Amino acid sequence: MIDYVTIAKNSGREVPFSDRPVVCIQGLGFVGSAMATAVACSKNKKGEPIYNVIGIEQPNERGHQIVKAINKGSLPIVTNDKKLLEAFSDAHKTGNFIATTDPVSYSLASVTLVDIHLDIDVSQPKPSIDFSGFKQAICALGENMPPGSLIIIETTVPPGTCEKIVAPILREKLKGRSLPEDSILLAHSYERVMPGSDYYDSIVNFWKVYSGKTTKAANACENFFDNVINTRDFPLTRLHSTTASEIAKILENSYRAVNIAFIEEWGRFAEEIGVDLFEVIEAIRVRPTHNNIRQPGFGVGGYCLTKDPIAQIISAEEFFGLDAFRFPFSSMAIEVNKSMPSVTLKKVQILLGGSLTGKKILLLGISYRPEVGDTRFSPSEKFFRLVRECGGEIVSHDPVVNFWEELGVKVDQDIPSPEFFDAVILAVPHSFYKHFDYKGWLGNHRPLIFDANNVLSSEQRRTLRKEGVQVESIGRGDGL
Ligand code: SAJ
Repeated sequence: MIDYVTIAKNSGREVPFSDRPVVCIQGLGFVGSAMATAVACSKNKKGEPIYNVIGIEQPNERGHQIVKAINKGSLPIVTNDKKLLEAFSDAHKTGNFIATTDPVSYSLASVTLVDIHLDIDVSQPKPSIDFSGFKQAICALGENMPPGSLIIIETTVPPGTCEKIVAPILREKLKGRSLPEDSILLAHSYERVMPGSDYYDSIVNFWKVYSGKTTKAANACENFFDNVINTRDFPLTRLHSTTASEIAKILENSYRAVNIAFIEEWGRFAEEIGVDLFEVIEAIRVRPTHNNIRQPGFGVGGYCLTKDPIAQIISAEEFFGLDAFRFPFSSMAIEVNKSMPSVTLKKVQILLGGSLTGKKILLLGISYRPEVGDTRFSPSEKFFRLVRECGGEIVSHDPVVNFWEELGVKVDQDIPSPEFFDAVILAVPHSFYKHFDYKGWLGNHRPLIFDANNVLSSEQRRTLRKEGVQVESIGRGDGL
């Protein structure tokens, strides 16, 4: 009979015996690693850990690297969130958070959180999803998890996935084990994890939405999160179906993507007619009913907003046979957001005399958002490739990212001298760039400084102009 200590030992970890209930986390990426840490750090009224946590990754090179890192006591994600780092180190010291690639661990699980990725292929005019990896993962749960245990799907999935894909797989696997349907409980509760300076708080001190396929599943899900999240200050919200909960996630991110895309045309207009749109937006945000108006930027990256807003198109057609629902607003928002890096490119091209051929560009910032080492779908990648296509040379820097996965290149951690550059693009509002001494760094070199993401303060722009530096910005008319 396998147990927690044996699984740890098989993964090279010596941990003390304890008979705490086991929670498995399927997938140890940006979400899964942080969720696993939060679950491992949840305490009972006596201040003792409630769960033993087993993080499970795929048995491939990346999975083995993640498992090794966690069992050696290092978080496999880049973060400067002290709360998350401390929580992880506490869990490692306690010995109630281990990682493995062995799916037999699911046989110990009282609860399994599913935090694996589900990619949407947006490269074709018709978006599509390959569910095979996701289905395989669910099969492993149906084959191994004990009766009475609970699965909580946190992965962002097209509305209807729990009902149309997960539940039928579980039903079939349980039948194969001569167990009745619903003897493994199924719930959905999408993640609202936000990597960055409030990473850990975005889990333990933040609201969560959930639902269960059955009332029993919903109750079990509620009891679990009551142990893990500060639900006294951040109450849970139960919806009537897993499809409603799946819609909530997709709608949240579609709303945000459309909200960002909406502002794009206003950014162009303001630039043309000599207005600083950021001061306009600040004035509008004063109104509580309008304080979430977004601002123009370098582009929309990340794993969420670049794909979530089209997931409902897939489910409308594939799950509900409704091909009339094309969701034009959300689809157009994705296209507008994708086009933003070329707006910066065109502006810089004009400012450098109409052509980038032979020009040298320094790109400051390659992650998709500040203080996060995540380059997935980063606008900087698109910009980098466009500069090269236009015959320019480009060098990149980022204080948080030291290897650019998508391009397979190391990223210099020291900012290069400005000496040979025609333009410097401020692409990501990392705090390092917001507080950087540009005047000292530039010396007597005068490349164009193009602020593509509201990185510089008006004071910094004023100081640089006084030194004879040309500073222009996305969202601001010339010289503003
Ligand atoms: N961006 C703009 N203008 C804006 C805001 C963002 O151009 O006004 C760009 C950013 O530069 C970035 C991209 O959009 O490239 C996405 O930024 P984001 O702040 O929306 O961050 P995400 O993509 O990580 O979104 C996540 C979402 N959280 C989850 O899915 C759990 C989203 O729901 C949150 O609202 C967002 O974090 C957040 O507020 O941090």
